[in-house]
Amino acid sequence: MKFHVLTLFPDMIINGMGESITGRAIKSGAISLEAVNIRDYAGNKHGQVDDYPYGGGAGMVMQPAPVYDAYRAVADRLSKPCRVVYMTPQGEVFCQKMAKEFALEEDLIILCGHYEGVDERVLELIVTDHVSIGDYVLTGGELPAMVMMDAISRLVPGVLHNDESAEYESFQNHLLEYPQYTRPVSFMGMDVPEVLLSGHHKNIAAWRQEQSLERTRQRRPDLL
Ligand code: 6GU
Repeated sequence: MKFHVLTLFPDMIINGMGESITGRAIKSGAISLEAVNIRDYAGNKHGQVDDYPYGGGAGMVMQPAPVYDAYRAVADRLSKPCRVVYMTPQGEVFCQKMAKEFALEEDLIILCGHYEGVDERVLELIVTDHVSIGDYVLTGGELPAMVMMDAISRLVPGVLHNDESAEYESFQNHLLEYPQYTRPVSFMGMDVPEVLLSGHHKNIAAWRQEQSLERTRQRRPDLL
């Protein structure tokens, strides 16, 4: 999986993804990441890439030409057309099913908007998918892009190690995960549930299933 992020804040993408499991996956080559600075395609020496909205209103709009040229610089290097995801609160809400679908792609171009948005004409021209990460407003598409790339990356073969398996987790079976415990057995007067110390694997599996169900009923009944 190769991620190509078009952004005004490339350091945010590189630094954010460079840590933890995604950082390890980049170093090992299981995924690759490039952040293309849209400002490098400004076409003027001031590096200006935004302008006032036609029709008036608050804020600035990203101009179409720098976005298009940044896109072309990436797309022209690829051997076949690829999906172009625009991160926007006006998109389809991201979910595990979408992560699985995107994880099958070889390349993904991700466009991060800023200011009040991006000129609609370049979006019409290049975008294949409009994606939001939830019903709240953020200042830009960089954090959403990283959220999406993180969720996709952990589904790419070789990214997770054996002990980090993606199999038995939240949303996989439409239930939340059961509670986890580690040493010590007693913490601030609270003990690890007896069954987990029993070594009885069938009882442990049954207890975990029941905890998953109860937790889902309490916190996310919409999943049932
Ligand atoms: Cl993808 N972008 C922005 N700016 N805000 C958001 C979002 C995306 N998803 C939820 N809020």
